[in-house]
Amino acid sequence: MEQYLTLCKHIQETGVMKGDRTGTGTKSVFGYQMRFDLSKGFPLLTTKKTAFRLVVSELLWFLKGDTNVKTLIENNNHIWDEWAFEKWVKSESYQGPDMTNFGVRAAKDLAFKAIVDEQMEIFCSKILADEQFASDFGDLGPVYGRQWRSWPAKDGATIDQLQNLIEQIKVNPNSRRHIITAWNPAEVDEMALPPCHTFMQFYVAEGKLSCQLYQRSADVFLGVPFNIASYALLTHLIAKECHLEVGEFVHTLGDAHLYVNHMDQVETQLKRTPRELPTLILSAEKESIFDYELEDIAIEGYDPHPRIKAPIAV
Ligand code: THF
Repeated sequence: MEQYLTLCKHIQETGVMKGDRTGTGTKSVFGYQMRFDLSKGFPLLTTKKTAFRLVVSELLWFLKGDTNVKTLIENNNHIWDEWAFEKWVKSESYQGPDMTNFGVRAAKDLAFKAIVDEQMEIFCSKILADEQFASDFGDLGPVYGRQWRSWPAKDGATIDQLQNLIEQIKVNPNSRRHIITAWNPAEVDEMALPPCHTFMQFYVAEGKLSCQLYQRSADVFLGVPFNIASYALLTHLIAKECHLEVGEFVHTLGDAHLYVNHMDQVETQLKRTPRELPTLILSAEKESIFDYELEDIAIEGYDPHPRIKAPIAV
């Protein structure tokens, strides 16, 4: 995982200051690539504790074609709350204190952050308790799960890109068309957040399955450790179903940025020495990638440095 630290240093040293959609400010580079040999251990960051259970519940949510945060919240996964919350506070149904630009304001003002946290808690309880509310405000629009499993095609048909991909890997491993795209130009405007990990390609050679991801926008401190683990896990799951070994995960980044309010955290992390990578353990009974539940996926031998907290940009 030295490669991840090298990326952080590269952005610190050569990145340019750039404004962004969230109003937070970033230091950014354009175009970068990392390669992880998945046979040498599972690439979960060791220089900061990274919540693997959140990676797993998010990936299972994508795999099931789900786009509603209700399922995530039921699993105590709150990484997508802000984007559903934003929809609610902009709607007629919301009656609480003014939440305009809540993300940027909360990052600068602790008293306001407490108010946001309180409203966020109310939001999550309503999602869990009220089906109508969950269906009105929990849905993020046609995001990853929808595009991966039921991309809208002509005449009301849908395309299950993931199912097709797995079939093709099995019957035609040499194909150069093992592709899934989450970037659907016709639907980007309806998504709470257009996909950051936009396009993936798989590759089979010498009995090993590799995956390359093109990520258009990469929040290097908070998001990228999750993204690496998530795609490494997806590669393992597909490899297992297709009776292949794992090869490499190639991570290609577009706008790779460090938010200006993550710089101290990055410094802390750069002082730490990476440790041995953990091992992924998959339940032997599960064959199809679509049958996994949380308890079927675990890691062993994970001994990271402590967590480093940082605010998420919304
Ligand atoms: N938006 C931004 N600004 N960055 C992202 O990385 C990002 N994502 C997803 C959607 N929008 C994004 C959400 N992924 C965390 C991690 C991944 C996320 C969102 C949030 C996060 O806060 N992680 C904390 C732990 C959280 C917890 O324990 O509950 C951490 O310390 O790692 C990129 O796909």
